[in-house]
Amino acid sequence: MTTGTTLTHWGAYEVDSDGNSITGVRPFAKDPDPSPIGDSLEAVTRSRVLRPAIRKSWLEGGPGTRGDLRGVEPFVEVSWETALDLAASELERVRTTHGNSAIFGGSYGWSSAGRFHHAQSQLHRFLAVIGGYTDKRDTYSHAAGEVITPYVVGYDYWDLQQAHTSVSVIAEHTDLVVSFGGIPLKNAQVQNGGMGRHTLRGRLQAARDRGTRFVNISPTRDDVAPELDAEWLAPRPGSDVAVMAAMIHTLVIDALVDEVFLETHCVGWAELRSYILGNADGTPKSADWAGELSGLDPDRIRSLARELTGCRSMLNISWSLQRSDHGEQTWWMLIALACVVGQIGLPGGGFGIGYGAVASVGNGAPRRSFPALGRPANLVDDFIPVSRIADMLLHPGTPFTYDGETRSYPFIDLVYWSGGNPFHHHQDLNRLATAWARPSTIIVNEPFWTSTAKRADIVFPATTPLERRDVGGSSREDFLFALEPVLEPVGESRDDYEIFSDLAVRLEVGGEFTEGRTSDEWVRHLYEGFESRYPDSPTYDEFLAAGFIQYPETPDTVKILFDAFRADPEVDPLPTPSGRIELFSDTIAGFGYADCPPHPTFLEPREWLGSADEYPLHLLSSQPSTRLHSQLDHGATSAARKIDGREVMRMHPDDAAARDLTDGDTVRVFNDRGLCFASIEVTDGIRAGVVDLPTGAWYDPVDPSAPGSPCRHGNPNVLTRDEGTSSLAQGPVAQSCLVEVEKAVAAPIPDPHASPDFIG
Ligand SMILES: Nc1nc2c(c(=O)[nH]1)N[C@H]1C(S)=C(S)[C@@H](COP(=O)(O)OP(=O)(O)OC[C@H]3O[C@@H](n4cnc5c(=O)[nH]c(N)nc54)[C@H](O)[C@@H]3O)O[C@H]1N2
Ligand SMILES: Nc1nc2c(c(=O)[nH]1)N[C@H]1C(S)=C(S)[C@@H](COP(=O)(O)OP(=O)(O)OC[C@H]3O[C@@H](n4cnc5c(=O)[nH]c(N)nc54)[C@H](O)[C@@H]3O)O[C@H]1N2
Ligand SMILES: [Mo]
Repeated sequence: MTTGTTLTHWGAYEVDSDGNSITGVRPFAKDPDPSPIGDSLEAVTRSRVLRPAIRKSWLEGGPGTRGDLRGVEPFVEVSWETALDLAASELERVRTTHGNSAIFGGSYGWSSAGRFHHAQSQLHRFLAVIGGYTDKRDTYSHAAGEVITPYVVGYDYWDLQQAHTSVSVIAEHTDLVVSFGGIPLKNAQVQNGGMGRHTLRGRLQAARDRGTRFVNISPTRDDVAPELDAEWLAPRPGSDVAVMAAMIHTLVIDALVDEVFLETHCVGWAELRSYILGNADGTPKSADWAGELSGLDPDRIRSLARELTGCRSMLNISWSLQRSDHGEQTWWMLIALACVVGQIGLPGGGFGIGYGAVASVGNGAPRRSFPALGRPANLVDDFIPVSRIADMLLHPGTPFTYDGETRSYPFIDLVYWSGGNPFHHHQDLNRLATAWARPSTIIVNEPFWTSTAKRADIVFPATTPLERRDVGGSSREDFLFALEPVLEPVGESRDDYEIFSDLAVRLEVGGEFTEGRTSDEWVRHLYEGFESRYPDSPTYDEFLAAGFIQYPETPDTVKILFDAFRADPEVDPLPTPSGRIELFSDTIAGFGYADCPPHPTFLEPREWLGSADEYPLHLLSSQPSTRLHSQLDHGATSAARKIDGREVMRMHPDDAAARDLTDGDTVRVFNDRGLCFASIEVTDGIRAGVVDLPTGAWYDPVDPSAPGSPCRHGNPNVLTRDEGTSSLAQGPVAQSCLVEVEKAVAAPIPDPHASPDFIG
């Protein structure tokens, strides 16, 4: 038996193994609040891709043969030599025939924790070495927020997040936390890159114990933990910007606006104020107006606005709110409201974006940056906003707007994915399936037979972190871990690094890709780069022996967002054109986008309860509490939450009664775009008219050969809409989605995690 440490995006664990399977898992001893998702690690050896596999028609007929049969046809297992030769010669054909821009290597996805073996970084390095690739910009997490944030505060969101007021400061100073979308502990289980300790629950409890009041403005009650005794206000999804605008309106009418802060630290208040008062459109953005749009009590909107100015208050907003039509406006209006309240830069006052979205926001941890793998410059300058992939594949040459530019979609002949799962993460999967049939070749590196692997032409079996040595940790957290191999590579799987090294040799750039290092030598090399940045670090061998490093506390780890800017905006201006927070942006005005005006504005979502008729329920597809996205959906933690093997959708008792449904029933969830089956939980913890089906149940169509065939397992992305947030960011709009629900027969479903068929 072997025991070793591993790191996941949801924490560190001690793992026991007999070499071929996991026999025990214990959370890292220093973690006060470990995630139960660790119990799913036992599944890491199941549903695996065991050998390289090629789709039948592609193998027989060559690239471009029957792309429509992806996900339908069986695979043929082949030797590594054969698969690598075929992939290398196809990469060579595409780059010489069409140029490197015809290779889409965006490969969005979280892959695994572990810095060297990070699958997407390995792919990007490989594709850069062979001459470049079409890339993607921004994230599914917060594309709209990422693009708007620099126009408002000058910093990009990543830097802004680093500077967030520490939760320990909130615990000490804040009287009132008002959060749009809550502070969901289910999401704070996770941090991209991993963490040593989950600290948020304890710090929020400390705030509550000292007397902090919480208001949860969200369609779901448990977005704030029950022990925090939050007041719950449940608006219609997509109406939050109206509620924020109405709070500003109340403060204007009651003369509670912080005119000094607006004068000294902001630009554009005159324009925003005029909009709020309805000077141009004749509609004052009053609490009565917002009450109609949101379903909230206008008196409570007014009184809550006044409370914000009467005590030390912190406003927070979830990332989810901007994953919707005109999502850019949500973060911008929240910042505007905080400016009007005037507490930005004071201890425990102002605003935050994404407390609870991931573990690191406001964690006040000492931070160190670990060297990146690095790669040569990408010689292709084509890119897409991350979630425009189906548009790109369907409409090459068509123009699109993005962040003030007009570009056009490149022609793509080869897609290479490593470390992501588009047939989990993309909206409108039936549309993606049509687009996915277009390229001549799709190559996927995957440990598991995911819905994306099943839709590839060439599948390379990849190892997981449990099968390799690595170093891991997030640059936003205070631990670095040595990941130890505890399992033999499952089947014939190889590390992504080996796969790309072998392809690079075939393309005659082996030396450029590997720089002559084995993977263990690379891990040591990267660690030594870290050690030279931080000379108090242990040597590599000492680090391996200890298993982890915890970074020492420094005086500046506890933070107050924009305290220096507040103290003197002349000495510490923001990096915006004006040096101030921009409530009106001349730059955005210059773009002239009707769907992204130059000041924060409530724009009616294209799909929401305010205009529902045929499909009367608003579908939220939030992050799953029981897994990370689609990862280890076949593990124990995820399986335990399902009913009859299907993902569980929450529904209000009134909506259930109207459809003659009871707890545990199987339902059909549908709209014009698609249909999935799900099981329901009937609960008064969700707003009437709203249902919530978490993401990540593996997409599993009843009949993959029939376009639009229902997903029997409960993947919400057969229902969501594939459109950009606005002309500015073109971010995903998963949360703007209407559906209808009806009772279905609870027939047993086949294993959604089964391998595909093989022949030969
Ligand atoms: N409807 C709806 N859809 C959404 C969202 C939503 O709110 N609603 N949220 C969106 C968001 S915010 C995100 S971030 C995305 C997440 O989407 P993804 O990041 O694509 O989801 P994951 O399931 O984490 O996919 C990672 C894949 O990498 C594979 N992998 C793990 N380790 C390795 C490795 O070492 N090598 C290789 N080659 N592969 C590996 C895993 O098996 C898995 O298939 O989903 C988005 N989709
Ligand atoms: N356990 C777990 N944690 C995760 C992840 C995971 O897969 N599993 N994924 C991680 C990733 S990649 C990301 S990007 C973050 C995402 O973090 P978020 O974007 O914050 O996550 P969500 O769960 O989509 O949304 C949080 C809550 O917002 C509420 N909400 C949705 N729409 C609206 C609205 O219109 N108005 C209001 N007021 N509230 C609304 C929902 O009730 C939902 O529970 O989570 C991370 N954390
Ligand atoms: Mo995300």
